[in-house]
Amino acid sequence: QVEASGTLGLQPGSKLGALVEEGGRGRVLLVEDRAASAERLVASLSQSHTVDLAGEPDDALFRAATGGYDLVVISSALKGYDALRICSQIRSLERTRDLPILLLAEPDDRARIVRGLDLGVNDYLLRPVDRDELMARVRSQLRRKRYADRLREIMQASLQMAVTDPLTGLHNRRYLESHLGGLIDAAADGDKPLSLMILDIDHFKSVNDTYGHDAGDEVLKAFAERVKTVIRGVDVLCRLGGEEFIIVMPDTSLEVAGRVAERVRQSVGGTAFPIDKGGRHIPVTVSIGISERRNGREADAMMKRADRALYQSKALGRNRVSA
Ligand code: GH3
Ligand code: MG
Ligand code: MG
Ligand code: MG
Repeated sequence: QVEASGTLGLQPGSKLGALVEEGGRGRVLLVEDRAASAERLVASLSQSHTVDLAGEPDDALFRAATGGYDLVVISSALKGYDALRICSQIRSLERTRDLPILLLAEPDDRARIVRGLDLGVNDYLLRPVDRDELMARVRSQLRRKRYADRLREIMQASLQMAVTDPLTGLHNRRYLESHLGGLIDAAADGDKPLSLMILDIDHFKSVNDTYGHDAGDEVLKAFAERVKTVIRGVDVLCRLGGEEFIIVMPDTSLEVAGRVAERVRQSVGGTAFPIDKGGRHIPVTVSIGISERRNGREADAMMKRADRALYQSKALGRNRVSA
């Protein structure tokens, strides 16, 4: 097992290395319709793993897709079924694309082994099955899968981090930039309205100047939570940076957006925001600019119009909504 982690180029003792070296029971789906062989295989595999037997190959694909397995072990010589077809179906289904497959092959059927490997079978084993070899090949596939799963998790977590604002936990500007175009396109395709609002906390600099930057941070966090309670689940709330936020509202006309913005403004204005652990609270107001989708793909233009409207709200004395 040390050898295996060496192959993957992992530092000994690293988190990934430890994961790869760890043994652990796997969930194995065995596809074998010959009862005597199935019984022997289940007896061996179940010593170290949890095994389900698909003795009727009809539902092997369905079970592979829904059973949460780590590995499929499949006989190449199923009666009346093309095992390789099942393998290629497993490979082509989204849910099972990365599910490892170990083929139990007949020694005189090299052509099928080659075709299986080309179809995406991960490894094979010649009959008669040697128990130690079976267990070693299963372990090797399970290690590979754990490693791949872990890598995928790490990748997803860093992608998530790249589009998340660490202070508030909201989406950040990068998220908005990669999603606004798509939301506008979807609205245009469905001939639906879409509106957005840009929010900017009033005189926020004086919050920092008066109470300190940490207090300012507390206000930003509580502000984000407050705004969340006023909008719908489909609305996309992002922190653009500083004390500026944006809400993209699918299926929302300018008129409705104006009412939502007014609700947000009043909710913020009516809230006392905590600034420290001592229980001190301060009032805050917010200025808002709204805009609605017009024609085609115009993310930048919509942002500009909302920005201009926000500027107007500021110029007119703050704590108000403009379109
Ligand atoms: P206005 O009503 O015109 O919007 O006035 P303002 O003071 O809110 O606007 P200005 O743009 O002059 O100041 C924004 C302030 O927000 C300045 C900056 O120190 C503060 N700020 C930006 N990001 C953060 C942050 O992450 N935490 C804290 N505490 N303050 C921040
Ligand atoms: Mg600002
Ligand atoms: Mg400003
Ligand atoms: Mg401000």
